[in-house]
Amino acid sequence: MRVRHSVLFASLLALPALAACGGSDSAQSGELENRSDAGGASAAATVSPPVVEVAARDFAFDAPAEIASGWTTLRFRNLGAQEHFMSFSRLPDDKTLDDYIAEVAAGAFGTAMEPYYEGEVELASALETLLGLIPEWFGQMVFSGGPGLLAPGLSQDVTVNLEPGNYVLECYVKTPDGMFHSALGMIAGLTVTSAETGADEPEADFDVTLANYVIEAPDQVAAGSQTIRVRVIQDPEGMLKHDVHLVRVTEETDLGAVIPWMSWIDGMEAPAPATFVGGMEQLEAGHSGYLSVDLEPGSYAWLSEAYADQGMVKEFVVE
Ligand SMILES: [Cu+2]
Repeated sequence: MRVRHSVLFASLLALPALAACGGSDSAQSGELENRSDAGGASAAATVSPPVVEVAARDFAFDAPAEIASGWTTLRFRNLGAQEHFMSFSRLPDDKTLDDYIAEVAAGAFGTAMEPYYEGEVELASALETLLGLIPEWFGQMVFSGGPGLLAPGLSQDVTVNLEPGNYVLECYVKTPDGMFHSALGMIAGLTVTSAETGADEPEADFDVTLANYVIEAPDQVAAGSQTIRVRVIQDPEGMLKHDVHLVRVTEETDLGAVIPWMSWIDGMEAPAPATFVGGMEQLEAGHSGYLSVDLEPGSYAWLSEAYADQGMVKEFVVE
């Protein structure tokens, strides 16, 4: 009765066929919505987003059942011994967490990928099966950000603008023996109500901009507390949207080993080959989220989960 490997959604960049169903002209939309922040400093006092405490353990989330809509700061702590993240994706109005598990996670991904992990089929065959099983409504899910990859014992603040609806929270890092965290309990529902936080969009110290397929970000950043706007200006050609994760680069860090680790298919087994200090989960083009972290001097790198191997890696120095 194992549910091993059965629950996830992830970077289908390995599926060239998916590019076809994404529509060819998704490249543009983002710049149009580079919105009001330039001229938005009105005389009114700004309202800070409320802080919602959330946490990850091995292997469950601590999170409220419902929160208000609008700008909200998710204070995410990793209380476990393995890396975790907490993606927020909004379900279509007529779908539930149970539908997601039955049709997407266990249904499509579990059914398609289990034979691959058991060594019974080739990857290409498993991915073709997966494509055929993913329900059409998966394409209507709205990827809404959330706390990215984080090492054990650390915390990060991620501020996102959530619309009302029913959300799936998920982490699909794997245990050292290849079990998806989501299959072990790290999948949960959360309702965002129509009550509004009334908070203003935060102000950032600098931007990290995600496009196809490049991360634009400063080469040098001042040490200390930084609020970073993660801004997505294009949707990629694959099914997975853009996200970004921050690693500390030390003498022991081999980015050449971190990049393949980012793949949900054959990588992502804890422990990671680098220290992840935060990140922003997948966001749709035209949207932004904010990451607040305290940066010690040293070398760092931003990495995309799905597209790091297509060049979405950006190294920088904190001084
Ligand atoms: Cu996890």
